[in-house]
Amino acid sequence: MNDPRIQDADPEIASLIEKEAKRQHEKLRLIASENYAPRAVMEACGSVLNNKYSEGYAGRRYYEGQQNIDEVEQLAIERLKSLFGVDHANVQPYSGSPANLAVYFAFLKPGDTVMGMALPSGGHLTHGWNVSITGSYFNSVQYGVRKDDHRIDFDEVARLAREHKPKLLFCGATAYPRLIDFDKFAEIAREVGAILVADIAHISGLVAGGAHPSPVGRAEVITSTTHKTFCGPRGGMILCDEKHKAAIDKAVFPGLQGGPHNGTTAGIAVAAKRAATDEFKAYAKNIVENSRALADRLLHHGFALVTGGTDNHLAVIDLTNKGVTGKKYAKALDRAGIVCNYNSVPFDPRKPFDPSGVRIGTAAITARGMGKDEMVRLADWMNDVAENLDDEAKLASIAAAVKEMCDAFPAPGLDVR
Ligand code: DSN
Repeated sequence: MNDPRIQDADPEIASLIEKEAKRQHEKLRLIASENYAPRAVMEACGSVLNNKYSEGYAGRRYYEGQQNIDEVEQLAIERLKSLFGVDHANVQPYSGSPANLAVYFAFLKPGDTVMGMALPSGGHLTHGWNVSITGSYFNSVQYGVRKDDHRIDFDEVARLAREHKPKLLFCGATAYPRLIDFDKFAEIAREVGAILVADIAHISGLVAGGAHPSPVGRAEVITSTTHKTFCGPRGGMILCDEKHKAAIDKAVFPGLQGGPHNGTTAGIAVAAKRAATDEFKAYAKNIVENSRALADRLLHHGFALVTGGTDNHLAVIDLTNKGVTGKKYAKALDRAGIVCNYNSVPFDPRKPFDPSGVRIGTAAITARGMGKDEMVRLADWMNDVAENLDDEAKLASIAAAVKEMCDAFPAPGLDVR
């Protein structure tokens, strides 16, 4: 059968992929949940492993022909166990939300009580927010941050946990710029008999690289995506103590999913191998140093940052004092070649689709090899954009300067002609 390359089989899609590679090359990627998967990860994901069905687990599959897939999945599992120092790893969740949902299915019945951080405080939808299945099928209690400093309000966490006795207590966030104190969460979970679940989707690369404290030994269950600071494919993983292994595996398959995406599993294995290197440790440290450098320079320009700064890969800018909304600013930044997402700030009086802030992160720009000098230039451009929101010529001139800087720092995994 005729088997043409994509350029011939589907020139429209081929051209869009090419344009996307160019866009990813010539713009500064500040979306805190995005990164550039290295070439080896991309090759694993786009390999023949995509063609295989493998419902079940190694040695216990429902399809034959698993001679290679079992080894791929075992390698991914063993590498993650050794990297994070955990008893068990499940690498089959399709992404972070299914990983979290599998945890609910493993331990709760509909209507049971779960506690998590509220979305407007920086939590994730799947930590029990009301529009998510996790907030409508379960009795969800949400904690937040303090009004004065926007840090997690542990007095509130403890009070709510004592009052509602959740079966699961979620910690971890998507827009929280400070370290997560896993010890404090573990103490509260222990007191009320809850299972502590640490969702480290945003920080798993920092944890693996030693740039953020690890939840291992504190949280009995740890969930994560694999594509953010971890630099792997779009996927998910669940790490847990031996005593929860059977429940977690059963909840993922056959509880929630069918066949795992084997190309993704291989990509996770490749990323886990890379995350164990000294080079990756240096990368994780640089992400945080760049994040601090960027935050410091933004503060210098009078930007207000949620919590006043950052300890991790991200920062949330409250634009109220700049007289612009998050959406308008993010759109102007995009026209200037700087890509981020608009984001609610704690106690935001504005609606989520046009909130008061933007979220920025340094995982992707650090993967390009950028350092402190580039962070200063970036913050200066961000200030220029805030002062010239409707000046298209100015935005275009910043975009040209951004492109020039990007040309000097090629991104991993991109083929740009
Ligand atoms: N919502 C994603 C993020 O950007 O953080 C995570 O699911």
